[in-house]
Amino acid sequence: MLIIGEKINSSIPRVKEAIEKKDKAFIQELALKQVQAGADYLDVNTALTDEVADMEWVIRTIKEVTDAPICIDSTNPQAVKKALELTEGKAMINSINMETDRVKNLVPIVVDAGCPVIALTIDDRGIPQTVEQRMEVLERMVELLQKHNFDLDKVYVDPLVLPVAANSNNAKLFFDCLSLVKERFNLKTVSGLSNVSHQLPKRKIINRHFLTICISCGMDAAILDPLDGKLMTSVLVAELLMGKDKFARKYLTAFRKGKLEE
Ligand code: THG
Repeated sequence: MLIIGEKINSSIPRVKEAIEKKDKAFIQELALKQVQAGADYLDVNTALTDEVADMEWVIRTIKEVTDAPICIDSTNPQAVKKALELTEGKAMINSINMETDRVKNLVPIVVDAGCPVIALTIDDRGIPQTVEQRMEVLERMVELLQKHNFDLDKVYVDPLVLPVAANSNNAKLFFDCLSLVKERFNLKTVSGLSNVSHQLPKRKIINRHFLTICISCGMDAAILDPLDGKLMTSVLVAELLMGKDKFARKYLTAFRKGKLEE
């Protein structure tokens, strides 16, 4: 599974502060630690600071210490353009959706860049309540991307999980979406983990088990905290049990390195 390290995000107070103070060492350490822990992409979100200028500063800062690809977590076309320039296309865009404004301003940038992209099942009406409505939004997204000859192998669909505290069916609905995206569209899928446990105690337990079930539904990528050893252990175990770790090689390597956390 593709691991997108979530930690360079301005919604985390300590990270926001580091971005505002231009604390290079802090950002660089966060980048390196995530890469060492197994992140394939580093998510960068500067939405809560001076978004365009700080996207540039953060990416330049990361590039001084690692050439890990960046997951551009922004819906601001200027920030996305700048980030694509700096990463020379070695990036993923997080995200596009079917809102009129995004289709108009962001989809052309994505098509032009031809890089991997996360597609959310949202349109002007918001996040649909049912699985079928989310598939309907996705169908229109696929038609749009096909019209632009976009390589659908580069699309990661995020069907957007909502908190189980708000509706006990929300996680189940999400799992059904993951399975159907594969079955009907044969597209890759991705998710963040934190929304599902919103407003419940001991969120990490819920997030970790949520991730396991997502992997059993064939999820291809996750936006998560790779510095959470128990969570990374769950990734290894779930992939082992799903037949995605031949001869248990990855599991045993992690064991030998002392990385498995019970
Ligand atoms: N889908 C897509 N993009 C997303 C999300 C998604 N981007 C933002 C978010 N959700 C994923 N990113 C984060 C980043 C930080 C935290 C949660 C989600 C966070 N981190 C704390 C920290 O690192 O200090 C706590 C970590 C923890 O307790 O495990 O809260 O769903 N496409």
